[in-house]
Amino acid sequence: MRAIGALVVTAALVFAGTVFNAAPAYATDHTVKMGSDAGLLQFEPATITIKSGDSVTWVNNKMAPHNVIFDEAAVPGGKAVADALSQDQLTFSPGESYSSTFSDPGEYSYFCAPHRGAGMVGKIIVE
Ligand SMILES: [Cu+2]
Repeated sequence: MRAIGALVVTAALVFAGTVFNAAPAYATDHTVKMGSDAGLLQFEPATITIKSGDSVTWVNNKMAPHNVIFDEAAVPGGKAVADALSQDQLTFSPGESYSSTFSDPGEYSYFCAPHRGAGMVGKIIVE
């Protein structure tokens, strides 16, 4: 009886290990704040590295309005991809958010239209 109990525990551990190892294959959502906690016109973090299939959620934080415009000259796939990823609607209230999902590996540069001149730019690196 004791031997069977040990077998069951072993099987449970092997199963748990399999589930744990498979976890990184699932898509992850990454959060980028629009407007830093310190009240600066920045995306925070300004640069993030993600995996193919992951999404990014931009959350309005401070110094609104903000939006997220991808530069067609600075994304893999050009204008069609930039248009699909861009979130041109301005966010005004804290907590307003939107998400985009990334598939092709490469570097994606974007900016906030109202604050581009102030240096509010960001980059998503998809591995
Ligand atoms: Cu902005």
